[in-house]
Order: sequence, then C-alpha cells, then structure tokens
Amino acid sequence: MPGVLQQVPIDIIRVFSDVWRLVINAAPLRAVFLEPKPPNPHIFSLYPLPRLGSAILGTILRDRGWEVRIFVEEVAPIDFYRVLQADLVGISSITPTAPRAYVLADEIRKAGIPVVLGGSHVTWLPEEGLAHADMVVRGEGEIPMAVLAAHFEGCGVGLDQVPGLSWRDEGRIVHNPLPEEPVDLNEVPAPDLTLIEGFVRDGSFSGAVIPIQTTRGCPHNCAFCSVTGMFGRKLRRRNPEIILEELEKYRDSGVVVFFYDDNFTADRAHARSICGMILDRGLDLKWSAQVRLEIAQDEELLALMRRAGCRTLFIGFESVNPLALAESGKSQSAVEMFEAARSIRRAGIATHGMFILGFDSDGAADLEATLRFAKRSPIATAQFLLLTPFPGTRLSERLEDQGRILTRDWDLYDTHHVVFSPKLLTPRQIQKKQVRSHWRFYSWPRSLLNLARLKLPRAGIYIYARRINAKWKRQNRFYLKALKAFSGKGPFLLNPCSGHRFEDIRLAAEKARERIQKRTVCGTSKP
Ligand code: B12
Repeated sequence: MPGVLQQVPIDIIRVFSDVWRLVINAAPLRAVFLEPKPPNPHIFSLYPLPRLGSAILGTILRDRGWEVRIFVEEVAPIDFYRVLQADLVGISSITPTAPRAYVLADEIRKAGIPVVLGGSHVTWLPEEGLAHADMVVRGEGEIPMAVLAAHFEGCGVGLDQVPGLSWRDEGRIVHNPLPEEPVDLNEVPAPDLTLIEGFVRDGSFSGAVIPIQTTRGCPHNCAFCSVTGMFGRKLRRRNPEIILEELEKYRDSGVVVFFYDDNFTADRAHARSICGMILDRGLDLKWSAQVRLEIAQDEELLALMRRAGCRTLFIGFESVNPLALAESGKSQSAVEMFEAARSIRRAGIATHGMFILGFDSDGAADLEATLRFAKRSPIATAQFLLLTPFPGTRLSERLEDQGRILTRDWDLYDTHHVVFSPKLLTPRQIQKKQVRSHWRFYSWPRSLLNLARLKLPRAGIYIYARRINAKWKRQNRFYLKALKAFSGKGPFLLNPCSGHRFEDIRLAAEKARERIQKRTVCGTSKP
C-alpha cells in the first residue's frame, strides 16, 4: 500500500511482528467483525447481502495471520462466545444500523474488549462513535486497518500513527489525518467471503448473491449521496484480470453476482473489457449492477452485457418531476427515462427503478405522476425511497441550516421514514404516499399478471414486496398513528404549529403503545 509506506514502514513492521510472535510463540490474534442488522425490513431482505467492508478488512487481517470471523446479522446471528474471545472487534455501520452498532459496542466494551467502529456513518460523526467505542476509523478502512493491526501485534506502532483514526489520548479526542493517498484497489485482497458466518452453506455458495466491486468513487456529486464524501469523485478501477480471478472462484457455482459499484459503466471501456473477458473465459454467470440511465443509449454495450450474463440493472430514476430532477442534479427527462427502460428491456435485461420522494418541489401530484410513470414504464421492480439527509451529504447540511431536520433517531434514517420537514407536504402525507406507492406498484393484479406471464421469479419478488410492506406497517403502527396526531388528525392533540418536533411523535407513539398495552392487559382490547 504505497500511501502507508510513506508514513509507516509497514512491511518492515510486519516481518518484525511475525518474527517476534514466532519467538514468543504467541497464539494468533483474534478479530471479529460485525455488520449489525437494520431495524426494519426492506425489499432486499430477501437476499441477505453483506457490504464488502468487513470482508475486505477481515481478509487483510487473516493474511497477517489473525484468526478472523465475520458476523453479518442479516445472514446469521452473532455468536457472542466468539466475540468475547476476540482481541479486537470491528463494527461496520451505516446510518440506520448505527444505533444497533452502538448497543453492541457498549456491551462488548463492557467485557473489556477493544472496539473499533468504521463505515459511512461514523466517518462523519466520529465523536458520536467514540461515545461507544475505543476507536473510530474515518473513510476507507484498508490502510488504517493494516496499521492498527501492527499496533495490536505489539510492534511499537502507536495509535497516533494510524491514518484516519479517531481515538482518545488520555481522555482527549484526537483525529489523525487521513491517509495521504486513497487505497490502490489493485493492492486490496479479494474479500474471502467464507469468513462470513453462514454465507457458505454445506461448503457451497450456491444460491448466494456474491458481492464484487470493480470500481470505487463516483464523478457525480448528488446532493443526497454519501459515496463521494467517502470514496472520492475520482473513479478508481480494479484491473480486469484481478476481477476475473475473483469471478473464476464462482465458475459453475450457481451464484448470482452483484457488482457493488455505484456505476458499473462509469468507464465503459472498463466495463466492456470485464464483459469481454467473462465471455472469452466461458464463465457462465448471471449478474446485476447499478448503472446510470445514459448507458441505455449504448445498445452495443447493453447487448455485450447481456451476453456476459447481465440480468438486472439498478437505476436511480429519482422522479419524473423536472424540478426535483434539477434539485438532485440529474439532467434527464421522463421521456428519456421511459426510453432507457425500454431499450434495456429490448436487450433482454430487467430494470430495477429507484425513485426518491420528498424533494422541495414535490407536491402530491408530482409523487402521483412518479408512481404512474413507474407502473406504466417497462420497469420490472421498483423502490420508492424517502429523501434522507444522511450525515456528510450536502442535503444534510442544507436542511440542518434551514432547521428542517425533524429527528436524529438514526434507526429511522433508512429511507422508509420521513425524518425532515418536506416543503410542500406534511410528514404524514409524504409517508403515506411512500407506503401507498409500494402497495400500488406491487398490487395483486400486477403480481398475478407476472404469474400469468410465467415470470415466476418476478412474481415471487412482488409477493415478497407485499409481505414486507405489510410487515413494515405492522412494525410501524405506533409511528404511523403518532404521525397522524402530529398532523393534527389523530387523538393525541399535538399542535403542529406549536413548534412540536419529531421527538414528540416518538413520545406520542410510546404513550400510545403503553396505553394500548395496558388496555390489552385488562382484557378490554384485542392484542
Ligand atoms: C451494496 C449496497 C447495499 C446492499 C447491501 C447493504 C448492506 N448489507 O448494508 C443493499 C442493496 C441491500 C443496500 C441497501 C441499503 N442501502 Co446501500 N449501499 C450499497 C453500496 C452500493 C455498496 C456497499 C459496499 O460494500 N461498498 C464497498 C465497501 C468496500 O465499502 P464499505 O462497506 O463502506 O467499507 C469501507 C469503509 O466504509 C470502511 N469500513 C466499513 N466498515 C468498517 C468497519 C471497520 C471496523 C473499519 C475500521 C472500517 C470499516 O472501510 C471499508 C473499506 O474501505 C453502498 C455505496 C458504496 N459505494 O459503498 C450503498 C450504501 C452503503 N447504502 C446506503 C443506503 C442509504 C442504503 C439503504 C438505507 C437505502 C437503500 N438505498 O435502499 C438500504 C439499507 C440497508 C441496510 N443494511 O440497512 C448508503 C448509506 C449511507 C449512510 N450514511 O448510511 C450508501 C453509502 C449509498 C449512498 N448512496 O449513500 N445497500
């Protein structure tokens, strides 16, 4: 890792550390990584997908001789016996999973085990993370983790030498500078997914969705996205040879690959050479990827992608409201969006459309128009997400300045709860619209139509989406009731003009829950 070599002679430290551990005949150090589960179900719960962070960092430590185990809660439950035997516990968090990450960190720290937090939430709020953990890694974790490992291996590396680390030095919080250079992706080991508990079943990956990254960074800078802040605007590519080596591991294994790039075709030549190599080597793989709309104009590349195994493309359409599109920094029209979905379907690839509700220019009619578009266009599956001001984004800064953030209950930051004050609608109106959009997109007639057309996997997704929607509504019964009260329409008599903020909604929801539970105990109401 060239960036590190300029700051710490890592290779020398590593050799020294290996020899030292041999001399003292030390047992290997043990690390456990945790990826906490989100508080609410979402459409992807059908396919438990780990993020790559823990797997990559775990592989780096394993290559240094550590014993590593990774628990991704959506894949398998955490084995706390293993956790309590660890010399270091790393916890990966995004905003909606931060509260659970903190609960886990508090408990593990109580047992005297050092905890380091990382990921796209604590990167922006390291002080918050340090209230629960010993250390926080900001930004990319590869370089910091390698140096931190050397620290734990006892070879004289101080915490002050770990780039990107936030930590406490005699009670004072210190934020070490970030690595001088972003990590060279060709130096990062391919993540060993067998380190993830429960990901391999009976020695096989069959049926799993395999995450692979071919690029990092995004040249665009959408106001609501935290990727550029984390990974930079410069696109970094992995050498196609290395990617193919990774793909070869899954030859004939019946897996589906999901390319985790923010835009798989950001560099079309790169995407083309990966597809070409998949075909040249006769790899019979099925895969999906996230792309931007423009790719649909390149029919040749679409056809090549299809031949190389592409089955679904995930596209951020965001909205059909031109003002909302301008707000999100996307220059695309509804006609172009429709045409794009049609070209992709013509190429034999399905489109998963991602829409965002809640831009400042979004009125009820705009949200309705977006839903209608989604239903009429050749989009196979869709998600309607609420605009969410994730820490570290321009959107979050703007709404904060305007005093429009309603809550910092991070578990509500899952794009399925309204967490800020929309401009043209009430929180309840927009929340209702989001829930209804899913019901109407995944309606029974549309589900049955897929069944009738023998599109069985798609029909399965529709039925699953309906179940998830129903589960979400059940789990959020009190939240929805309180939201109603907040809008002056429910029995709780909260006056929305009296400066009540979102915390009141939570409080009202809690009270309602207690009241209903009491009634249930007395037998006056059904549970
Ligand atoms: C794949 C993916 C998914 C998958 C799998 C998700 C999962 N298991 O969480 C699916 C499609 C299900 C999904 C869903 C969602 N996602 Co998503 N997703 C991604 C994506 C595209 C790739 C993740 C990845 O593996 N990246 C590559 C690896 C290498 O990065 P990494 O895991 O962050 O790890 C690096 C650092 O963060 C750090 N690090 C990470 N963990 C740790 C731990 C330690 C101890 C240390 C030291 C360092 C460290 O070091 C790592 C190596 O450099 C990212 C965008 C992106 N480019 O990262 C969005 C992203 C993570 N998703 C995001 C969001 C908002 C969501 C959703 C809430 C909404 C949605 N879009 O549907 C849901 C919620 C899911 C959930 N778990 O609650 C946001 C998170 C923002 C935030 N602040 O929380 C991101 C960043 C996208 C964005 N546009 O901003 N997602």
